[in-house]
Amino acid sequence: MATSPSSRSRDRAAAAAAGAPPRPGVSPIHKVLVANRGEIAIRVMRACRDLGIGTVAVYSDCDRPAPHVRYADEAYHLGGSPAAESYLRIDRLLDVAHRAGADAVHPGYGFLAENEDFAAACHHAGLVFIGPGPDAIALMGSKTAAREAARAAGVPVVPGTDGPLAPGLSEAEVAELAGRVGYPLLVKAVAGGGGKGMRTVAHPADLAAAVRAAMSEAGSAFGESAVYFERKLLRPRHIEIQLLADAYGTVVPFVERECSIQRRHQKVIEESPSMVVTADLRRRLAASAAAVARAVGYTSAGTIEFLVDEDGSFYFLEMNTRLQVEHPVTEMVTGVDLVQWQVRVAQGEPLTVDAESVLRPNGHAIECRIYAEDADHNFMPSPGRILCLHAPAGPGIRRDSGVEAGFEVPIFYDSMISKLVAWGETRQQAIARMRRALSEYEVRGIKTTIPFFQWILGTEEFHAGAFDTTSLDRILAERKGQPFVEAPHAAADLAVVATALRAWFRAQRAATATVSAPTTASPSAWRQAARLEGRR
Ligand code: MV4
Repeated sequence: MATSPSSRSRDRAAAAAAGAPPRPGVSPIHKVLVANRGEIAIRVMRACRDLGIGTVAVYSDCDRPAPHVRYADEAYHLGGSPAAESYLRIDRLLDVAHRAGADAVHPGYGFLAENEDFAAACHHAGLVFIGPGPDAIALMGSKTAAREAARAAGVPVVPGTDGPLAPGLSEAEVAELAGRVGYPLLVKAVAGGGGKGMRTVAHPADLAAAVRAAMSEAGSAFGESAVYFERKLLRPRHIEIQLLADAYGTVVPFVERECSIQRRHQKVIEESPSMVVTADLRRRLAASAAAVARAVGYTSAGTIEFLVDEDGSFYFLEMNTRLQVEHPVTEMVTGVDLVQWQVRVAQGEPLTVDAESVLRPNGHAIECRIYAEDADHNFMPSPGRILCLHAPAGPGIRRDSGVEAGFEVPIFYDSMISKLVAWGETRQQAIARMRRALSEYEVRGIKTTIPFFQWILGTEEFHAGAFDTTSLDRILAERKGQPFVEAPHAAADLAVVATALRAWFRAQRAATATVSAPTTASPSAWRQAARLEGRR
C-alpha cells in the first residue's frame, strides 16, 4: 500500500532522484478513493485528473452502471443499494482503499463527509482524509460547542442558551430559561443542523410540548436528544462564507454565497455575490468566518453559515466541515478550483490563493439544483430510467451531473441529478443565461424540477432579489398547486423524428442485406418507427 510513512519517504526519494526538489511538508498523493457517488464523485475525480492523480470509484448494487464508476480509473463494488450497506460502510471503504493502493480518501458531501469516526479511521489506516481533522468535525457537529467557539472568537451568535438544556430541569426552570432568551424562540437539536429536530415556540404555553417533540425527533434522528434555545429571527437571509485553510495556519475566506431560496430546509438556488451584501459587510462576514476557522485550527475547505437580518446585523449559525453542493458558484466568480485546493492542502502544500482577489467577485453566478422530482405533486421523488438527455451548454454555462441517458435514477439516495450553474458579467446576464440553459435542457423518462426553475427565475421576487429564507414557501403556497408547465421543445420533436429515421434506415439496411427491400418509405413505416422509438 502506498500509504505508509516509509512509502511516502520512498516517494520523496524518487522525486528527488527524478530531479524535482523536495518540498517541505509535502507528501504527494498518488491515488484518491472517492467515497461517494453521482455528480460530486465525478467533480472530485475531475480535480484529481487535473492534478495527475489516480482515481478509485466505489459503487453499490444499483450504481454498477453509474457514470461516476466509468469516469474513474478503477472501480470497486461495496455492497447492497441501501447506503447503510455500501456508501456508509467504513470497513469496506478502508478495505477497498487498501486493495486499490489508494493513499487518500475524499468523502464528497453527505454520506460520511462529516463523520469524525471515518476521518479518524482513515488516519489510523495511514490514509490522508481530504477534509478537516476529526476534532474540528466533532466540535462543529455540536451546535452548542460551535456557538461557543464562535462567541469566544468574538463573532456574534443569535441570543440563546449558553449550552444544551441540562437534563432533569423542571418545567419551571426550562420556562425561566426560555423567558430570558425571549419569544418567539427556536428549540434546536444540539446534534442537528438542516432543520431536523427544530421547533418554533411563539407562546410560553407551547414551550413544554415543543421541547418534548424536538428532543424526541433529535433522539431518533441523531441518537442524541439534547436541545437548546435560540431567539428566532423573523425574516433572516442565509448567507455563507466559503473558506480554505492549509496546514500552516493560513485561512482564506471567499466572497459570500446567498442561499436564502430554500424549500423545507433544502437549498434550491444559490448565488454569488448576494444582492444585499455591501463591500463593508462582506469584509466583516469574511473576517468573522476566518476567525472561527482559526479558533478551531481548521484545515481544508469549509463554510461558515450566517443569518443576516434586515438591518444588516449578522449572526453565526453553524459551520459545515465539508465541501458543499453549491461550491461551484464560488468557483465561477473567483476562478479558484476549490476541490483541487482541498487535495493540495491535504498533501501539505501551502495555500497561495490571493486573499484580496477571492473577496472581489468577478461577475455573478447562480446555481439551480435539478432534482428527479415532480414539482406538481409536492416534489415527490421521480426515480426511473432516463430515456433521453440533452444537456445545455454555451457561454457561461456549467453543468455538474451524475447521470446520463440510459441510467436509472435510483430510489435509494438523494434525487439531485445535476447542478446547473450560470455565470454572467452581471446578475441579469447570469439569469438570462440560466433561463436559456433551462430551455435547452431536456430530460425524458423521469420528471425533473426544470419547469419549477423556469417559473422561479421568472418571478418578480427573484429578479428584485427581494427574498429571505421564508419567501419560497410563501410564494409556493400562494400558487395553490398551479402546474409548472414545461417549455415546448421543438428540439424534442426533432429528436424523435431523427431517432425514428435512423431506426428506419437501419431496418432498411438490414432488410436489404437479407431479402429484397422496399425502395420507398411508406408513411405508415415512418409512423411505426416513431411509435416504437417513443415507447422505449
Ligand atoms: C434560525 C432561523 C431563525 N432564527 N435560527 C434552519 C435550518 C438550520 N440550519 C437553522 N435554520 C434556521 N435557524 C434562528 N435563531 C431560521 C432558520 C431557517 C432557515 C435558515 C436558513 C435557511 C432556510 C431556513 C428556513 C427556515 C428557517
